[in-house]
Amino acid sequence: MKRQLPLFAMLCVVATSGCTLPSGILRSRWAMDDPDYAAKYAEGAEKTDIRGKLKQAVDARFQNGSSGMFVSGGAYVRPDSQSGMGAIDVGVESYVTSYLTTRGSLTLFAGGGDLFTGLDLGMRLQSPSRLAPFAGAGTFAGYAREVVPADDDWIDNDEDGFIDEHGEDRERFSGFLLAVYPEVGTHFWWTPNIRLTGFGRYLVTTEGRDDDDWLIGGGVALFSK
Ligand SMILES: [Ca+2]
Ligand SMILES: [Ca+2]
Repeated sequence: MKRQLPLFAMLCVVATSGCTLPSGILRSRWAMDDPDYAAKYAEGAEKTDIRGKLKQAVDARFQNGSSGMFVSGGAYVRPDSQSGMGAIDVGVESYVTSYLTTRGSLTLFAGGGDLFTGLDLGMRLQSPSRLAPFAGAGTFAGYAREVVPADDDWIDNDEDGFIDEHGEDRERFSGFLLAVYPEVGTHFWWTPNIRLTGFGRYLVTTEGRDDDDWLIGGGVALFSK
């Protein structure tokens, strides 16, 4: 499910946007739906101007100042890792310049047998182009809770009117997780507003160096200015 969620979200966005192919994929002026791009390339490059055609086909500098929401998810690549090792993010990302973004998200992170809820913050440096390789760094801070028996503490923990009934339990804090990571990946602008992303992150966590590993994932984002 962790791998499927971003894909599902992507399909929903793509379906509701009414397109089945990346916008303008058969033309060199691909982002004429964006007013800034449309103004810049109102007069398209001549048929023989290959360089000009290429430039307008890759240009995504108009994203400067845009911001949006994203959903992403990833999983550890290690084949022998414990089941459910991975992360799901829902967050916001902003183009500070055409080539630099900042992002923050709420994240569910499964690792070391615990499920952590936390915040993920990061920055990415990319090429200001339709297909855009990027490199970045981020940090995650989260905490985990666990369910433990509570049938001998003289408290009605679940507030059902019975104290210490058979099977009564409670949640308690069970740990912090801090992680920092460098990441590399690639964006592709499906339309001037919808961006797909694939990434690999090398997570260094407080779980210990044995748990450091690559998290490979992908996501979809919807931007506007
Ligand atoms: Ca009770
Ligand atoms: Ca109790």
